This record gives sequence, structure tokens and C-alpha cells, in this order.
Amino acid sequence: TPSAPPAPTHPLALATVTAPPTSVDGFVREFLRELNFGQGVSLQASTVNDQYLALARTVRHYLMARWSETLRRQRETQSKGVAYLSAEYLLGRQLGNALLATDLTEIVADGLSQCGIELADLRAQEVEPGLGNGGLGRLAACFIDSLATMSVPCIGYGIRYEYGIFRQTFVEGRQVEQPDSWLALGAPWEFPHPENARRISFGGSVADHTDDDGVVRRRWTPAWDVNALPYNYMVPGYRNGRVNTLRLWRAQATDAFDLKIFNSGDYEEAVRAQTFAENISKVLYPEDSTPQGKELRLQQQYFFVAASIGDFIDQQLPEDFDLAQLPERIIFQLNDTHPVIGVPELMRVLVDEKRLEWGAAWEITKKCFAYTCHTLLPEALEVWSVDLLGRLLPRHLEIIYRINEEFLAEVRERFGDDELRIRRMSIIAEHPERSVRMAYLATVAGAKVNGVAELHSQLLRDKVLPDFHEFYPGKFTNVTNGITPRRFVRLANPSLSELITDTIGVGWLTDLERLRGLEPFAEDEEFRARFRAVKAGNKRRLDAVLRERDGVGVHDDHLLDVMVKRLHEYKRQSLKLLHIVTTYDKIVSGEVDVADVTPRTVIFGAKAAPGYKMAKEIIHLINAVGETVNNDPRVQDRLKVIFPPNYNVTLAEKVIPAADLSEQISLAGKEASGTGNMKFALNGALTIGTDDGANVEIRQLVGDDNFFLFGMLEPEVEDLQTRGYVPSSFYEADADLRRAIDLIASGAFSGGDRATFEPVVSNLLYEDRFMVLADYAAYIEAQAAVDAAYADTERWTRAAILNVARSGFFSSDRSMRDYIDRIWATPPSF
Ligand code: NTF
Repeated sequence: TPSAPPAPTHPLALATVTAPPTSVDGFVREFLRELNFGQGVSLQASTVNDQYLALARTVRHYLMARWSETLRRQRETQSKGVAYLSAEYLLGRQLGNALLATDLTEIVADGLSQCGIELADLRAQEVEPGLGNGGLGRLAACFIDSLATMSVPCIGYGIRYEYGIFRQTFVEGRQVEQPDSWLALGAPWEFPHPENARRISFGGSVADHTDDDGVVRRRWTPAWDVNALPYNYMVPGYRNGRVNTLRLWRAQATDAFDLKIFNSGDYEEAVRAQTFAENISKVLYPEDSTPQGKELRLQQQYFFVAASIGDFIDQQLPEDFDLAQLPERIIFQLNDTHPVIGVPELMRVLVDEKRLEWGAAWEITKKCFAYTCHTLLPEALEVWSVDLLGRLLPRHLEIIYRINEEFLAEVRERFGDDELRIRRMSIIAEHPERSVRMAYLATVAGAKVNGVAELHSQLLRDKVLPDFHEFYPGKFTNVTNGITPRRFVRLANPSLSELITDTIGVGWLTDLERLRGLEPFAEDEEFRARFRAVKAGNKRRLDAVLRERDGVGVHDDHLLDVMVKRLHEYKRQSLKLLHIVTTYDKIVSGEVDVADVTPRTVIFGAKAAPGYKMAKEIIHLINAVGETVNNDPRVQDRLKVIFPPNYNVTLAEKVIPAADLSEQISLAGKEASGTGNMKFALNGALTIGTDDGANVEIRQLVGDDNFFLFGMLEPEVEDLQTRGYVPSSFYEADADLRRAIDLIASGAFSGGDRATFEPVVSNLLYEDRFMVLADYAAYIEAQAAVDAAYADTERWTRAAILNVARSGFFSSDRSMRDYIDRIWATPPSF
């Protein structure tokens, strides 16, 4: 074989990439160069978008040296890393985080102001990549931030959706979805690498084939394929010189595909085929926690997982790598069931392509995957019909059947011919149609299975996968979720961050347990005053943001009561709504003197899946109640309901630091963890919440006195379910509840029209799957306790400070340490 040509060289070329000088002048020079030669405009003629794009690329230059050094060392050391497989990454804006990581904020602000530009205006220009629905996608973003900050090798793999989560607007109070064209004004953070495209195949058939080594193997002859183009994004660690990689795949039609059709002269058909292929990465499915089982979604899942596994094996490993060592080099973490098709894919690669024996391949595969479950709702556990899976991925279906056969043989060996058990545990379900249970496949293949909060992990073992827990007791573990304090404290709440650093010094941002040092200051009157000033400042900041954005403001002397999360019946936005209606009803009926009502502003933020009718009705009702309450002079502005449309990470960063009260009111046993709950506590809001998800751990840590607990416990929910839940009996027994529901039913919020909200009312009265009415009385009582506590300003501030001081556990750095210790065994690298 001819030897490779020598690498290009030149006396002026430096051996490694170097960063521009870290000085105001150095920055300005680099920025102007990007403006002139990257954007092709003079400073004088540049638009805000030109300036933003040039700034983003300039900041990239400062990260580039760290990135190439990280990649070089990883190639050299080949140390074990994580491949995080996730269909969603809800990243939020990149600029602020990149500036924070490189410690360039001041230099950049100075340099820009010398050019007559405000950094804040350029920040505001960035459109956040909304490549996720809610908690699951945001968790992935927090985790990759923490891994980079902790110097752990990680590649995040996912999909570069052309359209992320829809932009929500309201028309007459109803949700209307608009496409999120986040790429329209330019994508300065991404690095396309078309030369590393991979071909991903679908469909066709499988048959026996005698290979050149004389061995008969199964051979898949696919019917069609697409190209997967990688786009790389930097994931900078916080001031540690490390930059990990996020690699998102975009679908593109393959040439061969086009050519064949072009040769036949059918131009229109060729273009249609191209559109068909590129649909795969066109749009994020907007369902949160409720998969729809659509064919295109399975295509998306296989597309990104096959591209990622192939990329890892072919591009990240040395050429002579012994695949038996794969588990020493990588762990593929499955973010819920969305990437689970990766299990049969790795088997296919090892057996069909790399020609390993089935048994050897299975030994490797079992050690290379771990599975995180993020839900308890049975309807959220993904299942694919055998018919669909077999049509789209015939070889993978065969592999799944064989995995199942061998697994069930092991079960039989342990438990005998317990047919009921076999049927319960089979990866293949027979009813209502024959289908593949992806959570079971992940559990059988995964080295570890974890839930996302203590309660969730326990319910996962006891209720969702009890047979599997009995069969593999050591496999199950918990890792409680966390959030990155870089984005959600330091960037979102600069004034609190400054107060913290003033009080306990630096270091807490990467060692969040140090916040404990704030505890004694809860007793310090002067500190409490400063803490309150921070909160008040954040309320004014939010007021300005909302006035500019939506033309509504928040009073800074109101208790700011916030419920922001996806709209889902199990999260119970309607319970919050019933509290508002009850307060309103008591004011207008004269039962309470309006002067005695604690002034409150309630903020909702929530997107409903476009096809989720009841969720959309609830959105309409929230807006209608807000309209009525806000404009009723009898309320005298003491109760306000605002619902800014299009809640996203950018808005969260403004809302959460301003909040006094955090609403975490899901029916016990339904919210796997929640992560918003953690963000609020860390920013000094008190929680009103049920004994659910990570609320349980928040309450244990912050203390009962600093948390408003209410509602049934999970076993009580189960019990009521078994006894037979009759929501109308709660309606009949509780006069306040009756009045609130009757008021809605009467048309008071719909111009007298009783039909408008009839579906919501009858759903509550006759179905109420998530027992809103059963928890109503307890919730109203807990809200009264909130009012009483808020009246004592010093007591409230003390409790808020203790929430901050005791929430260090919820750093995603701690979550990552737990994953490393319990699941990954990937020590920090360099
Ligand atoms: C969500 N799950 C859960 O509903 C949240 O409680 C949890 O905080 C996040 O995951 C992150 O773990 C899902 O979105 C899904 F898809 F799994 F249902």
C-alpha cells in the first residue's frame, strides 16, 4: 500500500490552534475582522444580526484552541467516555454561556461599547435552539455542561432538527403554533462536517448469504437510504480549558437515490424523493411524555442512533481497535427509550459487519448500554408495532426476536414454565397488537437501569418493572436529576451570584454544596435585606422583560407565584386554576374583604402538544380566567394572572430568579422527577408541592418549615384508585370547590357562554384522571399557609435563604458524579 502523503506544513503555520489575545484590543480586532470578512460589512453598515453573528464567531475563536486540544488528547489517551444518546437537547442561548466559560464577558462588553454596541442587545438577538420539549431535553443539556466542566470525556449525540419546538402564540386565548425557524438568521455555533456523512439504510429484506469466508450469515438488503450529516457544537467546560462535543445529525438525500431517478428522467420524482429523505430531521415531535408511535419518529430514532454508533466505532476509535474492549472505552447512555433501537443496531454492526460471534457480540453490547427511564405514565412507555418495525428495520426485528428468545430461555431456567411471567416479561407484547416494548429491551440489554429521583426509582422497581427487578436485582439504581448552576444561577441570576460570592467566596459554582455556608446568614438581618433586594431587582428585571415582550408587567410588591412547565393533565395546571377561581370568587362575592387578600401575581408558562385537546382547552381557560380577573375592578389589582406565550429556556432564565413561590403540584406518583422545582429552590423560591418526584428530596433537604407540602401520598392515590375514585363526590362535599367549578360552568369566564369550557368542567367532574378534585381542599389550605407565611417578611426571607443554602445537592455536577460512580465508571480525564 502506498504510504500516506506527508501532512501539509508551512513556517507560518503554528503547531496547534491558538486563541486570540485576551485583551479588549485583541478582542476588538478579532470582532472587526469577523464583521468585515465573515459578514462582509463595515462596522458602520452592520445590522444587529451582523454584529451578533460576528460576535458569536469571535467567541468561538477563543474556544477553538481548547476544543482542538481536547480532541487531540482524547485521540491520544483513548480514555473511557460517555456517548449520551438523546433525541432532544434543549440548549438555551449559547452566547452568554460561552462568554462565561471563557471569562470574556467584561472584555467583550468593553470592546463592544468602544464600538458603540451594547452586549445585551447582541445577546437578545440570539434565537435559542429549541431542540427539545421540556425536562428530558433540558436535562441532557445540563448533563453535557456538567461533564465538560468536570473534565469527563463525553460526546452528546442527537438530531439537528430544522424546526425545534413550535413557537406558541395565543389568538383569543387559544394556542396557535408557529414553526420555529431557529436557523433562519444564521447558525454561528455549528460546524458542519459533510465529509463525515454516514449512510443510513431502511426497509428491504433479509436473507441467508454465504460470505467470502464461507460462513453463512444473514444479509440485509435495504430498500432506501439517507445521508446523515454531522454538525458539531462546542460544549465548553466552565473555565477549565475543556471543550466537549455535541454532534447533531441532519438528514440529506443520497446521490445514488437521486441519480437513479434522474436517469429515468423524472425530475419531479427526484425532488420529491429528496424531500422525503430530508423530512427525517425536519421537525421535533412536539409531544412531551406521550409518544405518538409515528413511523417518521422511528425513522428519526434509528437515523440518529445508527449514525452515532457508526460514527463512534469508525471515527473515534483507532483503526486497529479490538472491539472486545469496547466496554472499556465507551458507555452509550440511553436517554429514555427513544434511542433503544441502538441495542439491535450495535448487535447488527458487530455480528453482520464486524463478523463477531453472536455470543461475543452480546457480551459486549450488554456492557455498552445503560438506560435511564424518565416516566411512570404507562402511555409514555414506547412500544413499536412489529409490523412497522419489521417493515422499516427487518434485520433489527430479527435481532430483537433472538435477544428475546434467549432472554426468555433464561427466565424459564430460573422460574420454570411460568407462562404468565413469561408473557409479562417478553420484550414482544402480543396485545392489543404484536409489538416491541422498548423499555423492556433496554432493561434486558442495559448494564444498569436508573430512575431520575428516589421515589421514581422505587416505583420503577416496584410498579413498572417488578419482574425485571426480581430477575436482575443489581441492575436497578437511582440517580436524582440535577441542573447546571452555571446557567440557572450564575447566568440567570447575576445579582444573587454576586451576593453569594460576597458572602462565602468563590468556588461554589463548581462545588455547589458550599452553598451550605449561607445557612448562618439566614439569621443575619442585613443579609436578609440584601437577599430581598436581589429578589426585588429580579422582579423589576422580569417586569421590564414582560412589558417589552408582551405588554404586561408584574408588580414588585406582589407575591410572585409561578407555574412553568409543559401543559399536561398530570401536572395539574387546572388545580392552580381552581385556586385562582376560588380566590376571585371570594372577592367578588364579598366573602373576603379584598383588602385582606395577599396581593399575588400568578405566572403560567406552558406549551400544549398540538394534538392534545384537553391541554389546549386548559390553556384557553387560563387565559380566559386571566382576562376576567385582571379586568375586574372589584379585584383592585390584588390578583393578577399572566400567561406569557412561548415559555422557553430564555424566558425561564428571567422568570425563575424573580419567583417567590414555585408550583410543583403533580399527582403523587406521576412526575418522575421535575427539574424546574430544583431551579426555583436554588433561586430562593419556596415550593408548594405534593410528595412527588424530586419534591420529596427537596423537602427533606430544605426542611418541612421551608416547604408547603399538601395532598395525597402515592400509596393514598393508589388506594383511592382501587376503592374507586368518584370526583363528583368531592364536588358535592366541598362548597368552595362547587362554587369554583360552577363559576367556570356558568360562563363567567366566557362571556356567559356555558358551552366553551364544558369539556374542562365535565372532565373534572366525571373523569379527573389525576384527582384534581381530591387534592383541592388540601391545596387551598396550603395556599392559605403560604399567605400567612408571606405576611411575615423576615420569616419568609429566612426560609428562602435556607432553600438556596440547602439545594446544592441538585447541581447536575452531583448527578454526573452519581452516574460515574454507579453506572459509567468514567473518571475525569484531563
Ligand atoms: C420527564 N420525562 C419527566 O416527566 C420529568 O419529571 C423529569 O424531570 C424529566 O423527564 C427529566 O428526567 C419525559 O419527558 C418522558 F419523555 F420521559 F416522559
